[in-house]
Amino acid sequence: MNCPHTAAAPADRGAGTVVIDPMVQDLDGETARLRDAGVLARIDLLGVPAWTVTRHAEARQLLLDPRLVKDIGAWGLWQSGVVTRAWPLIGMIDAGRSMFTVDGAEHRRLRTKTSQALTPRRLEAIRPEIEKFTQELLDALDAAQGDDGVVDLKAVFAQPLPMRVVGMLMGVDESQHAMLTRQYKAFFSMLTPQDERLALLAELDVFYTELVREKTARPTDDLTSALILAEEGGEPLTEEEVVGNLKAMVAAGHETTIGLVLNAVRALLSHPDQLRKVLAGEVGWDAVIEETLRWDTPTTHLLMRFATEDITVGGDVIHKGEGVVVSYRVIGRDIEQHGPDADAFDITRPTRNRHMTFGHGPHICPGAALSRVEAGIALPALFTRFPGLRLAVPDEEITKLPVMTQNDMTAFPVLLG
Ligand code: STR
Repeated sequence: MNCPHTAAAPADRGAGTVVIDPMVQDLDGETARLRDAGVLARIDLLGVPAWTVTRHAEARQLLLDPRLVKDIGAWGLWQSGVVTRAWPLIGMIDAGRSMFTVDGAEHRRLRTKTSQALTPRRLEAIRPEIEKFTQELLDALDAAQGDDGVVDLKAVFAQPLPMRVVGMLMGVDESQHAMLTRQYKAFFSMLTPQDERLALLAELDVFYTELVREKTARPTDDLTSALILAEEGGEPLTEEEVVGNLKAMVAAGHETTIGLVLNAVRALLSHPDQLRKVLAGEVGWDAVIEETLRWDTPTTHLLMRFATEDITVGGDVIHKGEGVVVSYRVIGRDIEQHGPDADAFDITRPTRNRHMTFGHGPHICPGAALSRVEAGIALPALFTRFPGLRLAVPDEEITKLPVMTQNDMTAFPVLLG
């Protein structure tokens, strides 16, 4: 049997292993290197080898393949003890039982209520609240300007907005939002020592478990309460499953939408001709949102799935037990899918809706519609209130956080006009 971590890269590929740099600043460089490394690229994640899929068509194929599973127990490097909880990325995979980590019929059981709660139709009901949060945070932006007029659009606007929205949905009190923001920042940062990361994950588990117990005793009209209650004639989720879903929702709901909003603002400010078209009503905000999702994906790399059998893709074989990452930012730049100018930001591009940024198949992002509603409210509101919005520093000075899987910046200093 093939031992996964000693299996050599196929001899005829030659491209070698791409080492994913936890401190990466040049994300476009990383994206281009991975695209050049082939349909399936060998990557190194802090010493741990894995495959990543870099093309739209093959990612689609793999994401529909039931032989690829989320269960960490299927990972050869985990079975053999090479990968342990000491690995800094383990929290991205070994995240407890939830819709994020389970497949098949059990996955449907864990996910149904959440996806039903987040349909475009159901979301119409919370639109007024999202609009209200947005207006409040725009006031906060105005008030937060320093003497030099500079304000951090991330800290004051793009970060709190999704946290408030997901907090309202899941029933997490506003008094906890600052704590959660701080904990997730430390969780995702590669500068956080691993013992601290494990400690904060344990603290979060305690926090979420208490919340679930409280909602069990006194159910309200939020999604957490709905997850606790049994479906008519069905089996209720266990406490562990509700906790797992709750933490997946809060982590995903808050981290990714920050990236969507900020990356869209950044793309527009660095493409003023396109911003003009949007402000003149010639191109819709939906086009901005979809093209941003394609061109500068909030999730850079999605960890991880494991092969339960050998799987052949694009001439390579993923052996049983090997891990597969999906590199969404590279997939968005696929020339086969988006044409030779795939690296250009173009809100009028015909393929702008044909991206795979929310994934594909059974695990496709259940929050996709929610993030589109949030960005669809936040972006026009921001530019309507502050039509002269501009970056306070040259674009090259915007720094990326030391985070391997998310496309997130340290701060986004702007002048409101
Ligand atoms: C963070 C830690 C945790 O407690 C639970 C989860 C499960 C959902 C994960 C989340 C993680 C990390 C960010 C993810 C999210 C699902 C969507 C989001 C991967 C591991 C994306 O970036 C797409």
